[in-house]
Amino acid sequence: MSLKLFKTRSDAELIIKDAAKELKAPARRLFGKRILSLGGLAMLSGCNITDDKSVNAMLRRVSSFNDDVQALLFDPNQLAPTYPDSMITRPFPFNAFYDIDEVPEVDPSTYKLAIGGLVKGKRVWTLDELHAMPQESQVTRHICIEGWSAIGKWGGVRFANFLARSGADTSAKYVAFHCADNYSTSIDMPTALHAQTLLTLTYDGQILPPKYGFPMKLRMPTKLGYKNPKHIVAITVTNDYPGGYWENQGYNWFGGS
Ligand SMILES: Nc1nc2c(c(=O)[nH]1)N[C@H]1C(S)=C(S)[C@@H](COP(=O)(O)O)O[C@H]1N2
Ligand SMILES: [Mo]
Repeated sequence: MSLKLFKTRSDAELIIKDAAKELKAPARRLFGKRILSLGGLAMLSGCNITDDKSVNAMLRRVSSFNDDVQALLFDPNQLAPTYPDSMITRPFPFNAFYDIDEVPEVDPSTYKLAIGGLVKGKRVWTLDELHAMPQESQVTRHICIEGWSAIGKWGGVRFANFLARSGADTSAKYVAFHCADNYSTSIDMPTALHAQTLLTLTYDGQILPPKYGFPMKLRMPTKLGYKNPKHIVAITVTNDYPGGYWENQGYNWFGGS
C-alpha cells in the first residue's frame, strides 16, 4: 500500500473540494458512526484520488476503518505541503463552536501554560519563556471538515522541543489539550513529535490574535482543523484515551488529512 496523498497541489485542491462535498453528507450513511477524513481513506486504500469518480469509488470500497489502523499508517517523516506567502488566504477564516463575539479573552500577564501527566521536567510555562525558545514558522493549509480550507502562516516553538524541555514521556500514547473556552482535543504521540507540529504564538508575523487562539494554537498541517486547539491552557501526557469536544460527538479521533 502506498501513500500518494497530496502528491501535487492540484491533487490536494481536488481532495479538499471533494471533502467538502462528501463530508457534508451524513457521516452515518457513509461510514457508520465515524466521520472519516478523505486523507485517511486515501491512505487506507492507497488510492490516488484525483477526480469525483475515483473519490466515490474509493468511498464505496472502504467500508470499515479505525483509529488504530490510521495511526499505524501515519508516516512521521511525511511532510504536509508548504506554500509561498503570496498564497496566504486573506482574511483567514475564523471558526469555533461559538460566534466570533464570544472569543475568550486571555490575560497575558497572568497566563501560564500547565503541562501535567507523564512529565518529569518543567510543568508551568509563561509566555515569555515560550517566546525565548527557538522559533520557526510555516505556511500551510488548514482544512476544516465543515467544508472549507485556507492557507495561513503560523510561528512558534516546535512541539517536540517543548515536550523534551518539559520532560514528557514520549513513549506515552496521547497528548491532550484543554482550552480557555473549554474546548478539548487530543493527539497521538507520533503526531505530537512530527517536525511540522508547532506550538504557535504568532499568526502572519504578529502575536496570535484572540480570534485565532491567543495565546497559542497547536498547529498541525497533518491534522484536520478540529484537532488544532486554540487558547490552550493545559496539556496532559497520558496513556488513557482523552477524547475531545468533537471527538466525543462522533468525529474521527485520528482526524488526519
Ligand atoms: N479552543 C478551540 N480550538 C479550536 C476550536 C474551538 O472551537 N475552540 N475549533 C476548531 C476548528 S473546528 C477549527 S476549523 C479551527 C479554526 O481555527 P481558526 O479560527 O484559526 O480558523 O480551530 C479549531 N480549534
Ligand atoms: Mo473545523
